[in-house]
Amino acid sequence: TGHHWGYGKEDGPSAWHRQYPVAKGNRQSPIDIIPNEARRDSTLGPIFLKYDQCRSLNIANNGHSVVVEFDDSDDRSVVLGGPLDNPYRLKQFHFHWGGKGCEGSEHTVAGVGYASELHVVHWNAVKYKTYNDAAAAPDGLAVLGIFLELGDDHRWLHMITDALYTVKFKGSATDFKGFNPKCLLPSSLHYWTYLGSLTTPPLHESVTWIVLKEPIVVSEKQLGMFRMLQFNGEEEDQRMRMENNFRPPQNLKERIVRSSN
Ligand code: B30
Ligand code: ZN
Repeated sequence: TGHHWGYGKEDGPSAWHRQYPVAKGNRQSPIDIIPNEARRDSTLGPIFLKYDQCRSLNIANNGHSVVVEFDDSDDRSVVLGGPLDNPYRLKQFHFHWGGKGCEGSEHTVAGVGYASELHVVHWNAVKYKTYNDAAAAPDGLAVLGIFLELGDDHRWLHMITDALYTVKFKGSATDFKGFNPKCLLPSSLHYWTYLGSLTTPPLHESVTWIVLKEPIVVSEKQLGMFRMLQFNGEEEDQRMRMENNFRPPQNLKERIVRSSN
């Protein structure tokens, strides 16, 4: 598809600003979260995930990540509460991960990364007509960030990893019905929140970030299965393993990170 950004030497995060000048903007993501500098805000209520009626549609390789998409034609599944003024509709979730080793998350905590990060993307269908309109508006998206750390097998992640062989190449997609992302969440929904951006081009400054403090645990074997995906399409001769698809932390600038507890 039309864009030519990526995660390589030539087309990676340090080059994105040439085509997307907002890369150097005032509310870019991800950031390094320094817990001691986050402002505890007692007015921040808990977040609620109403995913019981969610309807997953398919799983796809978009050439940057593996994405599970949902029916977002009504308010059947939403996130609400916390910093949000109204419910935001579930649209998709996807992952960012590293190569060998334990970096791979986009957000970091006191300078330390996790092996991977899950992003659950929601949009403001109360204020905007389409996802694309919302994705370009300052209060258009709410993304829930969840850290993945290495340890034992995750009980439900196999539902995703079992499907990866069907979406090995960019542009491939397959049916993926009946998956509720609630099974991928940690037990505590305590969070940090701040105003930021998409972490990939077009890097729109449209995201209310809600980053959960508690990571989920996945095994090295499970994460390794994500690295069997490829950035390239099936017909391309250059084979590029999909790994290190994360943007490093950006400047906090004038922003404050708030803490739910
Ligand atoms: S993230 O959660 O900040 N990593 C988008 C949503 C969430 C994040 C990053 C990007 C997004 O909606 N991007 C625009 C949609 N993409 C669609 C695509 O599938 O493939 C278009 C695009 O980039 O310009 Cu390639
Ligand atoms: Zn993401």
